[in-house]
Formats: sequence, C-alpha cells, structure tokens
Amino acid sequence: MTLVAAPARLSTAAATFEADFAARLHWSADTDAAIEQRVADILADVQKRGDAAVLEYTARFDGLSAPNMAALELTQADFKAAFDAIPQAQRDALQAAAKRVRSYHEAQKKASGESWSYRDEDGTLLGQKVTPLDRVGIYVPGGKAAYPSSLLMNAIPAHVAGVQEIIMVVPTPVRGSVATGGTGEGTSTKGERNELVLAAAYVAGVTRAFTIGGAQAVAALAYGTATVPKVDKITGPGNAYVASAKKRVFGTVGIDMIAGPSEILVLADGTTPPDWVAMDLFSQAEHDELAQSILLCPDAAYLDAVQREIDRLLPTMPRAEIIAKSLTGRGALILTKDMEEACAISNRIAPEHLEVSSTDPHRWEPLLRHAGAIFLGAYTSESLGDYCAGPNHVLPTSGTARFSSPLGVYDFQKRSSLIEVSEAGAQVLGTIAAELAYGEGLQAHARAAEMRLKTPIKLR
Ligand code: HSO
Ligand code: ZN
Repeated sequence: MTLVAAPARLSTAAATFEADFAARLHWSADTDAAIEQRVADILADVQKRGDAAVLEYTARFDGLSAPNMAALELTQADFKAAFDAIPQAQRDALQAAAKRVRSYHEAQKKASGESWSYRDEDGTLLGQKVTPLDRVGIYVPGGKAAYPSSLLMNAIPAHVAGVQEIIMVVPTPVRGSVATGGTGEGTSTKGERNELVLAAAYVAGVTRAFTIGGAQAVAALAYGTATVPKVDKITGPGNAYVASAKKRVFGTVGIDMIAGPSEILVLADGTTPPDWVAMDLFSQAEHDELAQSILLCPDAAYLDAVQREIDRLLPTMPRAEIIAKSLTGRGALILTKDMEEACAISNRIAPEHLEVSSTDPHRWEPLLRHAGAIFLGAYTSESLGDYCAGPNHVLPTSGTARFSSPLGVYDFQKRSSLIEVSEAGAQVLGTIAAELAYGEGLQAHARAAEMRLKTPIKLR
C-alpha cells in the first residue's frame, strides 16, 4: 500500500474558502462519558484508600505489581545510574539543552517573576511578593509519548521558580525486572527511551519519582497518600484519563493546561527550500494523527513544490503512516492573496507553533498577534524549539493562544499583595474607605478605618 499525504489545497480567493477553512480547523476534545465515570471512581477510591488503591490500579492497568508503594519509588541513585548508562552524546545533548532552557527561564524570572514594591509620598508601601509553590507534581506519560524533553520543559521552570520539591510520576516500568502489559500508557519495557527520561530527571533536578500513572497517579498527587506527598500543582501532558483527572482535581490543586494535539503553521514567502518546510510540517504531524500542519503562502508554485517534497520525503519517514493521516485529515496548504492576508489567517487560527519562513520575518512579526511560539526566519526550525532553543515547548493549542501563554516560571509561582499603610496614609485612606463602607452598609469596615483617624469623622 502506498501512503499518501494529501493536505487540503485551499485558496482564499475561492468562494468555498470559509466553509473549507472551518471544516479543516474543527477539533473537539470529545469527552467520553465512560472515561469520565471511570476517572471519577478512581479519584474517589484513591482519596479514600490511598496507597492501597494506587497499588491495585497500577497492577490492573499497568501490569506492575508491587508489595507496597515504596517499591514503586525511584531514587536519586536510579536517576544517576540512568544518566551514567546512556551514551555520552546523549548526556551532552541533555545537559546542553537543559542549560539553554535554564538560561531562558532565568531571564524570564528576572523580567517578570520578581517581587516589587513602591512607597507613596505619605510613606505607605505597596507591592507584590512572589513566592514559589512549595511542591509540584510532574506527570510524564509512558510508552511512546515519554519525552525526556518534556520533562526538562516542566521541571526546569519549576526549579528556576524556586520550587523545593518536584515529584515526578511516570507509568512506564523503568526497572527491567518488572513484567509489563496493560493499558498502552505503560506498556513499553525498559529501554533507552525510559533511561533517557530518568537521565533527564537527573539533569533537571527532580526530587522524588514514582512509577505510577493514569488517573490514579493524578489522584495520589492531588490528595496525597501515605507515601506520595500531596502537591500544590500538577503539570505535564497525558492521555484522556490523565486529562480528565487533571480537570477534576483542579481546585484541590492547580493544573497547567489541557493540551490538545500538536500544531504547526508555516507562513512562507516562498524563499525557503521547500523540503525544509515539508519536513517542518512532518515534524508536528509525526506526533499524532490528529496533529495539524498548515502552510500559508501567496505563491501557488511554491505550494506545489512543497507538495512534491511531501510526496518525495514521506516514504523515507519511519512514522509515515501517522504523518499521512495527520496531513490528509487535518493538514492544509493555503494560497493567500499576499503575506498580509496570510498573517491575518494565522491570527484567526492562533497556532501552537508559528514559523515565519521568510527572508524578512521582522516585517511580518508585528502583524502576528496570536501564537504559542513564533519562530522567525528559515533557519528557525520548530524542532529546535522542541528541544533546545531555550523557550518552553509546552504551549497553548487549539486556538487557546488567543488567551493563554507558554508554560513558564510564572506557572510555578504565586503572588501576594503587600500593603503597609503609614500613619499619614491611614488618614487619607481611612476617610475614603469609611465613606465607601458606609455606602455598602458595612459598619465594622467603616469603623475599623475610622479608629485610625487622628481626627475622627462623625460616626453615622
Ligand atoms: N512539539 C511538542 C513537544 C515535543 N516535540 C517533544 C518533541 N518532543 C509540543 O507541541
Ligand atoms: Zn514536537
């Protein structure tokens, strides 16, 4: 069977454009009622029975039987052993990536993550105190989706923010002796991929880790058990069970976001080698059959050239089947009137990743308002951002870049307002507050303010 990757060819000049465009863009994170119910049951059970419940679900769903939770804990020595076991080139790459990701997030913290305050003329101090979260949980998916790079992207900003305890959960049995089987989340046996996750935990400074996954791991982190410490926030991607569990525990703990399939949108002026662009489209398509890759360009001949490269390169790809399904089902090559119109369409899509593949990217960047990350110029392949450029690769998907931001240091911090009113300040503020408090019918508020006035105003 020959695979075909046939992204839809659309043109903004066509009468059917709006309808075609809407059909392509549609994506719904259908929540399956059966999954929702199972997750609700698991959460309630873990809340009630703690470790015993987690152990039972881990045996049932991940085929990983253990006498107690302590047996499922990975130690710092495990992290170090994994780090020592991987090839030198991988060690170097992990460390180089971690260093760049750390520097970027340190700059982010300096720019917007520090406490600040100022004093009014009357000596009143006003400010904001930034405090890192005490303890966070990082969910690392098992099997094929166990990305060491994602572990770095979650753990490093937490570390830079000043979080003291980073608890990782990963469903894949990472110790070779354990039999595997089960749900698909945790079905891969001990292998390089998993060693690389543990090595990344070493590099990123994970505090504790447990080989548990699914809704039961989210529940353990959210409610705490005798062995798994309760965290303040859970971040990291997972399957439908994990996403549903994260939504349900939100409020008991914080969560980062519920990520949809990966997306890339390439805005091309037709000057980048078409095989580069074809491979960039593949790079997100290979994540998932539901991933979305879109190319916008005002030059029809260039779109043809990229399609030819797609056809030529597809058979060389190990994940050709996923790529073909993603491109054919959700991909599009869109002919626009000009680059301005391409920018406008990109803003409507608000993609997770936006490549501006142009000789003059800074001309277009001011026109681009909605995207998780913007990659400027032909050399800035999106895949560099996935691993090592420095910015976070956990980004808003499915159009949520219209109102949300990349995962960052700020997600691992919270803010408290600081107020210190001077005696002189109390005279001014007391009068204003009392007036408004009486207006709201709240006597105690008004009188608390008035008691601090040197010249009491008449009680009402
Ligand atoms: N592109 C993914 C992240 C990733 N890519 C991890 C490779 N490894 C986020 O959209
Ligand atoms: Zn990726």
